[in-house]
Amino acid sequence: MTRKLFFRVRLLIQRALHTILFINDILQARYLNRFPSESHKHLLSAFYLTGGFIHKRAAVFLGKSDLQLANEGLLSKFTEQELVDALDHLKREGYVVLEDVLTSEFCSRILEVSQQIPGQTRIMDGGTGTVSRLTFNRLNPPSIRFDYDGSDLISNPELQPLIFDESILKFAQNYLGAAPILDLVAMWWHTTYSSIPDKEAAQWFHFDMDRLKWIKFFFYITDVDANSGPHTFIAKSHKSLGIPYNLRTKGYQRLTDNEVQMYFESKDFKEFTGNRGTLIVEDTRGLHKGKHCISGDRLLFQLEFTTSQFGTVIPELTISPPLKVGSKSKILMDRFPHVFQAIKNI
Ligand SMILES: O=C(O)CCC(=O)C(=O)O
Ligand SMILES: [Fe+2]
Repeated sequence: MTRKLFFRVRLLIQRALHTILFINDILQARYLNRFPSESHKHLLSAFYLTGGFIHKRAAVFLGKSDLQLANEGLLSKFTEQELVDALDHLKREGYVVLEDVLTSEFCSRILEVSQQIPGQTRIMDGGTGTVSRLTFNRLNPPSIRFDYDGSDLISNPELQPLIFDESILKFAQNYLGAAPILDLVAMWWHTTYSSIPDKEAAQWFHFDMDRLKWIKFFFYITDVDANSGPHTFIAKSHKSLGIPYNLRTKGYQRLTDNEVQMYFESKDFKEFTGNRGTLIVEDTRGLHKGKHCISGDRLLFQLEFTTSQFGTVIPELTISPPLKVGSKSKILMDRFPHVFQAIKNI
């Protein structure tokens, strides 16, 4: 046996063992309410080996049964049939694009907020740059990616209507097949600070794999054209075995465009240009990236929902000052404590 073959076989055996431990972790989570710290490692190994069949079933197995949710809020402008079609598209292709979900006025306000509240620069590939907290200057961007803190976002009254929206919860639940849990609130800029796509800024193809199943809502807050960093996705790659073994087995890392082009047809490369207010709902278990900006910039707001605490720890977010008693957001939060279990309203 050659050395290379030996390492391949050893890796396969290790992943098979981790897959067994993964199933054991799922059973512990369900029957003992215990979430072993190694379970994320096992979840990853099992994905590399099996391509995701267990994950999506386990997400429902560990999830809470459906909540009584109404189509009230941002998505109520769509008919029931339009939302059924959108959900079908999402399930089949891994993404769906909904236009004009946010008004221009709303986007303008968020754009202002993004230049008033502090955010953070991000270290780039090769360790260049620093992490510093400052307010964003659009004319002189300080980094290729500029992130806002989840607690700052959820504490902002302008953004709260977007975060506490029943129709979004309902759509997330319909996709996930179990009650949603809000596990990420994010907003960031992509800029022309560097002309080279950056891995740390998610500008190379990758799949996300922090938990069993999740769904992301990407809201464009600025107009996005082919040069200003469109979000990009490989259609159908979210399916079980949707990412071929040779790419999966490279692990939790970034892939070059060439590597990805070897396995997928060009018609499945979807680059989402769109006006501000556009919503892309996407299962980022499929391959995706934010194409780097060639000119202009992009501000994006994101929500993610999952079905259980299994996987990496859900970062706790704090709303401060607390939501006003009687406000729409507070009422929704009180009605659905399960959804907002990682949010503290102090
Ligand atoms: O910025 C983008 O469009 C990609 C972001 C990304 O990879 C993610 O949100 O998982
Ligand atoms: Fe990602």
